[in-house]
Amino acid sequence: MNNLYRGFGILGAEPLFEKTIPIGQLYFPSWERYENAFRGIFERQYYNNNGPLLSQLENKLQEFLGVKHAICVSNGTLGLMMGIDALNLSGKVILPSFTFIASVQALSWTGLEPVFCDVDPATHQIDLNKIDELIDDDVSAIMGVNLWGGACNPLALERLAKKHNLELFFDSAHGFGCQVGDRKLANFGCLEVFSFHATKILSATEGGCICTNDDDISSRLRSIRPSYGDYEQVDVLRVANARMSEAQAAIALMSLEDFDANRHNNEVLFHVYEAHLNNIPGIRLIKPEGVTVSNYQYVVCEIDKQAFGLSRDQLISVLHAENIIARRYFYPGAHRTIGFENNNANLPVTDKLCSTCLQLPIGAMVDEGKIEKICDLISQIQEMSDSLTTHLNARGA
Ligand code: T4K
Repeated sequence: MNNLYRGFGILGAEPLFEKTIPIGQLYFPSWERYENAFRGIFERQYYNNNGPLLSQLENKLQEFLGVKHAICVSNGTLGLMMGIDALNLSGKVILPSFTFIASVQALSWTGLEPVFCDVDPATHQIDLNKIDELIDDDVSAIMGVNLWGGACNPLALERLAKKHNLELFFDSAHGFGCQVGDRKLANFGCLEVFSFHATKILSATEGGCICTNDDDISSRLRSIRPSYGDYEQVDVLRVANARMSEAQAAIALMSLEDFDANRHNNEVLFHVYEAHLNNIPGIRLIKPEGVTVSNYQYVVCEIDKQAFGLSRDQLISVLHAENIIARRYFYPGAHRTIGFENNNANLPVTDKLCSTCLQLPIGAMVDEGKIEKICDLISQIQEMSDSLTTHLNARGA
């Protein structure tokens, strides 16, 4: 134990942190920069629909990602729904079972049936060896999900989809700025969708972006979004109001300017966690795999109750009492989505991860000192797990 034991919040001591520390990147530009950006919007009195800031953002994203089309939308979930609709899919779509519920809901909204594929226990990405057995005549596509600032081997998925004549697209909500070889995420499959939620490295407060190198898909997406700007209107089945406002675009532009600095800060912070958590029994930090560049936007750990002494949920209760709002992404698991609970019952790795995975804070809400304190606290919790278990059991936690 590095520091003297100070008592735990859950046992009545003062919390370690006065202010709550949430999970999420939550990088905010300075007030002066906001003021400047918003002054322009107010002067122009143009708030939405293909405004100048949106066009600027889309051009800059295309340049940054090296992709032909970047179509910004009001959030990642709508982006996925629109992307799937634009592909005119039918029947079933294979996707990893360890993902956020939005990946499954997007399929459900577009009338498609999810077929869940279990994930790799080491990387948490879709298990490529288990896809073949799920393919039948009703399967029309594979949705890859690039998790935790890593990648799900998109090159191998491209080969597999081609072999079986299936469409391939990606939920890259976690993957903005990540690179596989010399290719940035945004350029794999027929389209990729990013989330620009405030908890992500690129923030529009809420927002998202669909990227594609296919001109026809891009035209369909712009017609679905819809906007009435200077582009070719094509026939689509449905439209959705998923426009990104000028206010969102202004914030995303500042966030894009800050991307390199924020990514670097995340990387430094991630390595502080790595150095400290490595020595604690029963806790395994997941490193972003399959990428040459990661955005390091998540700190994901697995808790082995036997070795750590507390379960993942018990550890979360203890951390919450210290004002560290650790989360259990993903819980109860996308494969438990109502209506689809019976699609593939045998998903042992996902089931295990849903009860052992824990997210710790990284991004603007922490610095090296706070992370050292968090790791030191977790080490103390592990060392005192026996007495904490007695207390938690008495509380029924
Ligand atoms: N695919 C995948 C694989 C995803 O993970 C996601 C979303 C999507 C698709 C869909 O993308 P979006 O439609 O969201 O663009 C969060 C995020 O809302 C969500 O973006 C993310 N993934 C998911 C894994 O986590 P919540 O409900 O946990 O977030 P929320 O709003 O509770 O925020 C987290 C913490 O941050 C809370 O303690 C509150 C705090 N917070 C949040 C915001 C926005 C702040 O302190 N300030 C803030 O401004 O879902």
